[in-house]
Amino acid sequence: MHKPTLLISLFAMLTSVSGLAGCSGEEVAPPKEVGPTAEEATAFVKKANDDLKALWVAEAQASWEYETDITDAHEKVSSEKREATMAYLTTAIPEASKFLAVEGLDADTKRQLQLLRLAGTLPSPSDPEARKQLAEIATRMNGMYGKGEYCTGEGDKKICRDLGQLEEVLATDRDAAAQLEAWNGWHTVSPPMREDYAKFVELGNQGAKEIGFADMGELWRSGYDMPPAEFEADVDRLWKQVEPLYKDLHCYTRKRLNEKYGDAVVSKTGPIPAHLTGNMWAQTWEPLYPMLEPYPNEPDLDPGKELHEQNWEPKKMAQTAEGFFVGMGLDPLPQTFWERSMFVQPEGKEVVCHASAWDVTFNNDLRIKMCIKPTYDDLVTLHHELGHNYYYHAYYELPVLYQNGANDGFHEAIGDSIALSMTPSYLKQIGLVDEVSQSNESVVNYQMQVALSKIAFLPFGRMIDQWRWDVFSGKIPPEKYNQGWWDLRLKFQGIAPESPRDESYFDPGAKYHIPGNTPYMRYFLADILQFQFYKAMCDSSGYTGPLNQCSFFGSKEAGTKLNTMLKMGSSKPWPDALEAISGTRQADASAILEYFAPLQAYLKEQNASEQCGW
Ligand code: X8Z
Ligand code: ZN
Repeated sequence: MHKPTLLISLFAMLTSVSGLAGCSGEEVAPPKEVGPTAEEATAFVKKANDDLKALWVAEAQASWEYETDITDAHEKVSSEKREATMAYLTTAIPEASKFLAVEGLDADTKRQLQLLRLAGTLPSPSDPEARKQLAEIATRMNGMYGKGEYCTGEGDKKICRDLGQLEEVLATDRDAAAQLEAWNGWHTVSPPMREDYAKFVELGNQGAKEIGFADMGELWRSGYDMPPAEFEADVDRLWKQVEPLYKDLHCYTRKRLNEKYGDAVVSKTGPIPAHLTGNMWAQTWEPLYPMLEPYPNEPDLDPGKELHEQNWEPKKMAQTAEGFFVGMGLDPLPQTFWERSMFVQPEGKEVVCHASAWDVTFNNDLRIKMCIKPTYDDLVTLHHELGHNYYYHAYYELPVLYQNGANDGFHEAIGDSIALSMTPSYLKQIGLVDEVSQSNESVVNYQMQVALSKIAFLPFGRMIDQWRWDVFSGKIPPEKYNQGWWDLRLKFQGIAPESPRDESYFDPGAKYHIPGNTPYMRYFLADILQFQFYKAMCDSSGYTGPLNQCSFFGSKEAGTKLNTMLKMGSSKPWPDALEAISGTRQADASAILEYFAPLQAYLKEQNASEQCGW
């Protein structure tokens, strides 16, 4: 097992150098405190970068092994590597905090010390037993999710379905009973995580307190170059900007669902049932498109059908996504990407299928791990994942403490901002739609498709970490985990379960990022930021038409703009990075609202006689 190099405390050596004692009875000046110097701080940062690189590489290698082959042996190694990083940070973070008090630090040293304080999303207690337990729980929950399946029947008739198969039912079968069964089935996977999760929160909070944060939520909210309270206010500001558009879409969707399923299944005025949106978490609603299509007589816009019929191979899908980046003048992916990635669900192994992008050695060892199917959704996800890879590629020569997005929302937004350029005209170019019309009706149809992904997602992206922040702060105690979850689902999404879900369930655990401990507000931010990036790249490509029809495919100017920002990594506060690409310093929803203006007008017209809201 990799052993972390322990930091030798410079403070132990440097504190209190006493003055020479006089011998003639005269007053002796009290010993003068001599703290560490700015040079020592810089040396500390350099060493921390080296140490962390070794630890993170070992951790990433072990978790790659584990997530692509879930076995007890891999779980053990993965957990040990995680623990080693935790142990290191337990000592390094307090040291970083002390160095931050030194006067005369240069800007880079100061920023890296600040970033070190925030490194990692799971702070651990310094007690070795507690730390080991926390690492084990974290690793185990990830595996429980990855291995999750729902079985029915007995003996020879036993059939088990994994998440991918259950998702397929929701996406393709519009029969309400079949959808409910798939939804209920997947939600049997998470109750066994409940106890682990409560312990995980307790130990993680203990770790957060030890490094000077009120709880884990405060640590997470501190990663945005502003005080945590200001970040909360900013999130609220953004949510208020987009909430009316979400409500318009909710209202329209509910009406159509009510027409299809009747009052007994979908009320005309209440929340939308959680199992009917075509997605396990009701986070995006694309499968409802045929039911919601505004103008059915316009040319068919279904790239998924073509992908399926032309039987696109996973590699071809990945190459197509790469082609977009290369067309903008960015580098091709390294050969090792094609050799080391996991593109399909392997036979005879359990894996974590949830898509992810990696730089295993923090040195351009780019990979993705995904169970690719020939669907449009997966083609978009491939752009998303490659967005991460291109970020990694742009900054891999920076110190590891800077090998990050300007903030985590930036990282999530890159690939999506590229995928927004997959307009009907672009899809025609790559052979995924036959015929393109520029009519207003067609534009609204296309907007509806995009909205079912981007607008439907907003309240979901907003609520997940509201739940976790409240759990971490104790506002939602363990005995109210499920109630707290559904209260927020109702408040933000206007979604409710088909029947009451008491505390024998643990529905948050049925969403990857909860057992995987991935902070989620990043996706909410990304949903908004990606339109800012997209607009900026459209502008640099010289495009002047309506925002929603812009594709900057092939624009080297847009590529250069993007890469300028990517190369900065997290070396500067995020407003600097935003300015580098867009000329503005504020996260703002006006680009997403501008983009969807035609659809919003259509929705308002359609909802005129409805009683919207829930
Ligand atoms: O988890 C992801 C990516 C990997 S970072 C596939 N996403 C969120 C989700 O699936 O819930 C992308 C959109 C939101
Ligand atoms: Zn992502």
